[in-house]
Amino acid sequence: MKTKITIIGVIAVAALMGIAFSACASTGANTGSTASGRASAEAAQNLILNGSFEEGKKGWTCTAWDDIFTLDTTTAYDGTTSLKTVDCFWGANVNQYLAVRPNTNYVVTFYAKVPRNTDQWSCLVKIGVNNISPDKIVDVNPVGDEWKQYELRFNSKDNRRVCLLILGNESEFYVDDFEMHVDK
Ligand SMILES: [Ca+2]
Repeated sequence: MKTKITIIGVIAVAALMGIAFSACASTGANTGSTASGRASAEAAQNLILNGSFEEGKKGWTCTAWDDIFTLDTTTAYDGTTSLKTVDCFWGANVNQYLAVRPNTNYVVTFYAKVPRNTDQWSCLVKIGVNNISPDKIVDVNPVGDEWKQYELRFNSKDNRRVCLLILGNESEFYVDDFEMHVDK
């Protein structure tokens, strides 16, 4: 029985990835910041627009604002606002397109807090490019009241644009302070 549940879980996650990426691919014309400029300036610049949600929804596209995803001011790692997600369904996500230079290493960092988790995963943050790549996914699950930092590294390969996605499960979590930099 446990094996069956695990297999179903894997299928569910795989299905979610596909749906979520499709949603991301079909949305937004946000081309993000320019990928040109000196490497040192690039490394210092946070390539994610409004990564701390202090400017509300600016820069972010969402499939279910005010239903599943809300801006929350009761808790935040940085500033006064974070993104709260409650009982996300398949395909729902918050995303942002980001301009990148091809064949460049990037690092994404963010903070998350999970008051209510699931047996498997509660929050996923991933980079969508052309394929679903498990090594570009951060699985956030430990339940607790503390904000914890997570990190995701990827190479842009031949892409000039990638999509950062925030996905949830039947859980409750907060995320805040997203940053993306060229990875030295
Ligand atoms: Ca914030």
